[in-house]
Amino acid sequence: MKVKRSIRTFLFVVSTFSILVANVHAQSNSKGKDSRVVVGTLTGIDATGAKLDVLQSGEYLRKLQVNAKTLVQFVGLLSKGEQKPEVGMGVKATCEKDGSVKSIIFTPSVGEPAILGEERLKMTEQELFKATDKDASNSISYVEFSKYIYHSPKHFPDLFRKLDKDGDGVFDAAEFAAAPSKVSWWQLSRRAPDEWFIQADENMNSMLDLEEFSLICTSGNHVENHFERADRDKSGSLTQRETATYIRSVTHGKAKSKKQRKWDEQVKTQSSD
Ligand SMILES: [Ca+2]
Ligand SMILES: [Ca+2]
Ligand SMILES: [Ca+2]
Repeated sequence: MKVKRSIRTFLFVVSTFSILVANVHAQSNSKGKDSRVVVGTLTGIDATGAKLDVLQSGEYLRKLQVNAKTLVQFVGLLSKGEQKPEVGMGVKATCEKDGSVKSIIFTPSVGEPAILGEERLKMTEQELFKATDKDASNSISYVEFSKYIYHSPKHFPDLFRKLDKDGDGVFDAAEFAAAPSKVSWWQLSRRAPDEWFIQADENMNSMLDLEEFSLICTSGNHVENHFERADRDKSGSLTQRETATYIRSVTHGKAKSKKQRKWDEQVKTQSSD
């Protein structure tokens, strides 16, 4: 008994430690006033176009310098000829400690996210395309996709760049077809939570371990974090119920951080017309 308990304590310590490591890692990447990845909004640009002020996650004002070696890309912007940085644009940059920029992506100003109603979970891909194409242009712009399907100033610039094969700044129907499957709420809404559970439970012991869970949770190096969060009773495995609660939190956007909830509330009040 004693041995068992100490093993359990050891496992607990190890898993607590790995959560901490994961958090520290996430922090240093794009959060904090000294992070090397800067995600935010362009709030100022000098006459030479080399000095940029970027408001990072609405919190820190970052002073960045672009130089001749900087890789500059414009993603999701229409007019190919005269692309230039403008105040209000989204920015994702990787920079050195001194603020000199290695690479930077400028994206259109998205504004507040305004996720489609719960009916989005039952839509076909074609219906989602139609519901998102608010200006009926028969294409999905960067702004339309970010606003209604996937709001991620950090991850979406790279995803959009990859999926916009012809680089014209919008998704046509064929390009769009590959996009929803990259979005976790969409992917998980394609099946009932219990079906997901049964499919993932490979050894059929009515529990999901971390490896089995990774079939459901595809967020790369964050899988462990998600697993820990989903494992409400901290038993080290997920019951069918815990799994269903987790899936619902992704598809319905529940169980968010305080900050995210506050944000959602603001969005709701602003778009209640
Ligand atoms: Ca459109
Ligand atoms: Ca395109
Ligand atoms: Ca299992």
